[in-house]
Amino acid sequence: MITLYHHPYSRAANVIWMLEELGVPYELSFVDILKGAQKAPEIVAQNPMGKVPILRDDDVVVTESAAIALYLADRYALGKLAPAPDDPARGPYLRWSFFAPSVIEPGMVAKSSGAQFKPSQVGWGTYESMIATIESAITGRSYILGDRFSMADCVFGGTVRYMLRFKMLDATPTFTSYAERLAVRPAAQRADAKNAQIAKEHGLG
Ligand SMILES: N[C@@H](CCC(=O)N[C@@H](CS)C(=O)NCC(=O)O)C(=O)O
Repeated sequence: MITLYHHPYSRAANVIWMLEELGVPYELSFVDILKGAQKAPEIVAQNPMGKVPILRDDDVVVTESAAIALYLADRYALGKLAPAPDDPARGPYLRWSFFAPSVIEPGMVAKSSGAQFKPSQVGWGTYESMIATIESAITGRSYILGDRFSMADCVFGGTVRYMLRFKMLDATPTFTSYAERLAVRPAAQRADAKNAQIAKEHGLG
């Protein structure tokens, strides 16, 4: 059985979308990160970072949203939502799945914190080159791999959706049309509804 340690106001919200795309059964374990429950011993035992999401698949524990995405797609949708290792699409699939947490996320934090750094010494380079790269990755494509939706869209596209929602990205036609294509997917809508329902049940926002 798959268990997702979850809070609707966390990256775990996006993992629900991944699970809905797969259509596998799963259960949710609510971790009240607003009250510090992510630092409880049973959570820290699984993720010493004391953070969610954490995914348990029987005895397998996976943390890090992008790793969870790649694990789930390889395990439950190889050749469908994850290109097989000998598929030429596998390279771009991994490239853009890693780009989100290793380039976009730290780059956005660096930008908003006003930190000083040498672009040649940080993985995200300059903010401008990062934004131009995100845009070039989706320009002229329906999804990050072209016409074919993949789990990389949950990672990369999930980050784009988040950034647009919190106005961290200019709402250009390229970004908004990509985010809208993702948002209308039935799995994304089920996930959004589930996250909203859980937030309501816990008296959040
Ligand atoms: N790199 C991790 C980041 C996980 C993370 O930062 N989780 C946040 C919520 S989105 C959290 O648990 N924050 C509570 C805390 O750090 O105490 C991932 O991609 O999953």
